[in-house]
Amino acid sequence: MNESHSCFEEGKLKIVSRVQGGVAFRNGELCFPKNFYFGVATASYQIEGAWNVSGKSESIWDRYTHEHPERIFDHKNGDVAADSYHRFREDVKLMADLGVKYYRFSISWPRVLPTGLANEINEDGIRYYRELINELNRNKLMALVTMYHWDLPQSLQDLGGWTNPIMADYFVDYARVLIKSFEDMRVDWITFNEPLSFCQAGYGGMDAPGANASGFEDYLCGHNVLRAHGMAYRMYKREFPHLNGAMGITIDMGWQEPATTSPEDQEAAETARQFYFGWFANPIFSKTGDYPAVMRKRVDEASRQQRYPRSRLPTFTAEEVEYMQGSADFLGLNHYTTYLISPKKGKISPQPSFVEDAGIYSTQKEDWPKTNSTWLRVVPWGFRKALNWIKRTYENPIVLITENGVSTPPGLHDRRRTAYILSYLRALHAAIALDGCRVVGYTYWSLIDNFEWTRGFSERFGLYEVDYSSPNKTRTARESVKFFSHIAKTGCLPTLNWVAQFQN
Ligand code: PNW
Repeated sequence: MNESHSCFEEGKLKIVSRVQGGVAFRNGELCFPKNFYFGVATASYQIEGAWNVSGKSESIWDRYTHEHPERIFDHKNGDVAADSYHRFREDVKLMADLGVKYYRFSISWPRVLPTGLANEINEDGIRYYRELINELNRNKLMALVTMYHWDLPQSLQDLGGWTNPIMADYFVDYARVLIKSFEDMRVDWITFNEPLSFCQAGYGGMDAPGANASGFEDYLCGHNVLRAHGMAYRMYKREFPHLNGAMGITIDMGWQEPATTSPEDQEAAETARQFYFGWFANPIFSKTGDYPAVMRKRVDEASRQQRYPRSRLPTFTAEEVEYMQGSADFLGLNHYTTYLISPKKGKISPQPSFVEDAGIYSTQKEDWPKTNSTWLRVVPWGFRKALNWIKRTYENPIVLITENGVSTPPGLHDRRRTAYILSYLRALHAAIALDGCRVVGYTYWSLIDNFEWTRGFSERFGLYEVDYSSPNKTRTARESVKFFSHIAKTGCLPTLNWVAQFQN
């Protein structure tokens, strides 16, 4: 496999492909292609703190954690978190030490637009992110910026949030403010982080805003987020062609493996992939510009049986199909774990729900290694399968791994993180070198410990530990830092001998 694809060039994520030397062994180590880059990720609500500082308004996560501490595992919130709003220079230093090439962070919408709308720009919000990007660029790090990582202004939720179609226009206004504010800087963009998570868990379940209206609000959310993404992408290309930057979307995919080799299980697994991933990927990355056919069919049919006069899954106009189709320069992929899928037996339930519509039953195998997160078991081969499925299903798009990582118990000895990263990167290497998947970068989640949504601070994904009880929110390198920085600096996966050296 000679071909390789780089997306980062001259400090920007440039989506180009060209032939070059290729992946290889160097000194017994497996190496990634020359222009394959490593980065780390965080998100605003999870690390910034400063929840009501200098003009920032309330987000849905502020409201939710304040009003319902009982719904958060440790009853905590992100009011202060790792205080990265005040400590971002320290964080940039950690990244420079790590030797990564880029930082994926997100912008807090209510910090930039306190009313949620573009009538009033909070200058301190813009100043903060400009200083952060400057600090990154000074340290030769690139900025990969997520516009929306779940902290919606509460004022917009009061209008119905993502269930309201007007949100697509408001999002475009917000996106334009961001792009203009950093026009003179090196930035590449991700519109949304994991629409599946915030639509299904936030509007269909009990993450903020906790609408818990599955089968309705999750679909409305998805519909408007897809429209918002497509519109923002077209606006970016139309109004800012001179910037020549890249814009994509991050979609999460756990690998869905058939529970057995039976045709029923295989069909159910494919249906699950279409519902959980195709829901957002198909309108953007397939030629149809529309929801997956199996999703259309199943939700329409269930809606009919439940005697609704119309499908609970909305329909796109021809114009919407046109602007969504192909509206991304890369596919951002978050991948953590794998599930076993079989069909859910029995009649369609009278109570609408996304999982009922998909008609699947999902488990994990007991002997897959556990981690500190109940949902996350270590199954590296699922990563390779997911990448190959994406390659097959969407004609080998350019993929950027925007999150992959694992939680460990508190403390600095995190052999399990090292083992997880090594096994997943080997799977990724095989997907690139042996299978020809066009993956251009890998982002570890996360740089530092952070507020893990409804799991509070109980799950730690950081390469660096945060001591929340210390006044300075002290960051300390875990053992895996040495390991990951070797990879980031050399582009190669160390041999087991090398790993053993510092783990004893
Ligand atoms: C992602 N699951 O969320 C988010 O993008 C991050 O904000 C989060 O901190 C990170 O993964 C670690 O959890 C997910 O249950 C949350 O499968 C849960 C799942 C997947 C992704």
